[in-house]
Amino acid sequence: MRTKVAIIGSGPSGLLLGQLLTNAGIDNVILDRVSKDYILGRVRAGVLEEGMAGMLDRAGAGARMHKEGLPHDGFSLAFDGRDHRIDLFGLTGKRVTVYGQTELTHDLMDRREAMSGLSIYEAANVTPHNFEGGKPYVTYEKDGVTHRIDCDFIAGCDGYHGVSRKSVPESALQTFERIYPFGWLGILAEVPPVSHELIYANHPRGFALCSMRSETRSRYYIQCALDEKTENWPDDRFYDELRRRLPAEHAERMVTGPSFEKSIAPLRSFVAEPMRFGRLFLVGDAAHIVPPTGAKGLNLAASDVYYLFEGLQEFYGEKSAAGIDAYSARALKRVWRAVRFSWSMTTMMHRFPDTGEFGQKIQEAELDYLVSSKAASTALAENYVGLPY
Ligand code: RFL
Ligand code: PHB
Repeated sequence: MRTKVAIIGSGPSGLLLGQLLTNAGIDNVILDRVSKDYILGRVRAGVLEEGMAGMLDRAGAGARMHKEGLPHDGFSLAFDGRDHRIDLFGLTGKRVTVYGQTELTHDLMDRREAMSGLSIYEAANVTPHNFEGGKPYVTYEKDGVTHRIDCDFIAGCDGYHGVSRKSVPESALQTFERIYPFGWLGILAEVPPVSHELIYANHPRGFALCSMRSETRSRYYIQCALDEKTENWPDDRFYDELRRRLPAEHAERMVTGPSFEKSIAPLRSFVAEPMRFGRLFLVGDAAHIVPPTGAKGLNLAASDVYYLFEGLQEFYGEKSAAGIDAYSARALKRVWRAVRFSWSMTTMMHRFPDTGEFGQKIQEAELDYLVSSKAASTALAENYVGLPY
């Protein structure tokens, strides 16, 4: 088989890139190691920047997001028993949309199917070859048979654990990493959210986040130790701990109910540079990971796709390689700003094992400054709604 762009990974990065290319008449094939249902069973991001929402529209897959997504004009920072609203819209003129990654992935998959785009799921041993030369190809196994796809370019959209980044010679790659000494224990439950806006809480017992997927479905997180097990956290214990970390007005109003998903995610910051090796591009989580505190992971995938798509379109339309040559530097500039923001939100909001009461006081002073200074609130809001592409 031959195609122009072989895309490894059918997560948001791969699906978004695939759709934009298909709409522009540029052939592509998506390969994923797992099944469609498995991908749709993963619960992940929930907050979309305007840039991401615009990309979904551009892909022709934004209709349901406009109908069912919840526009949010602000969020709360809770600390020292109080709640402070950050007026995103008032400070920046922009808002975010709460719409689950699962839904967005579903919409992109439906769109691809409607346009007869080729996706190969449950493809084993997907391997990129010869991307440093002029004739790259990808091999994979399906039902015991090895297949080969020749292509012009390979887009590595296969997440942090994927094969693309690992295929690049180690000497060609520089990596930067910070592993945080805690994780997030998250639940999904069919209960109305405690507040109609998100609450990020700093508390001496640890961070907590009240988010949602709809007006009837809540997504709640609490900071936990890295070696915690979900079995140790029956729902009652989870809600008790969450309530203790929230200002009383929210804790008293919280509606609880059985969770139908519960998982623990470790927190890390990671960047691999550069994001291009010959004819292989790294996109989204394959190149970088941020802790979820700033809600930036999925949104960064969208800006990477923006820069790469522009480059590929220029390559095929205008026969110019300028855009793809600039991809890595353009993407990394925005990536590092989001890495910095996510790190700073994480540092400000979580309990660190080694900083003690002094650390808690410093965080509260920082938060107090943040919510009482318009300049500081604006800087936070500007980063939260998303920096321009
Ligand atoms: P994905 O979604 O990981 O998709 C990669 C795909 O590649 C496939 N794959 C392979 N296919 C073939 N061969 C191989 N060898 C392969 N290895 C892997 C996988 O099966 C998969 O289908 O990466 P992508 O597309 O770059 O998307 C990135 C986002 O998923 C990620 O950044 C966000 O979910 C991060 N994130 C959040 N981002 C936000 O912008 N806002 C949020 O509110 C937010 N909250 C979160 C999050 C991530 C979380 N977790 C669990 C990591 C909350 C959580 C808890
Ligand atoms: C979520 O709803 O899953 C979510 C929201 C905001 C974050 C992280 C995760 O910062």
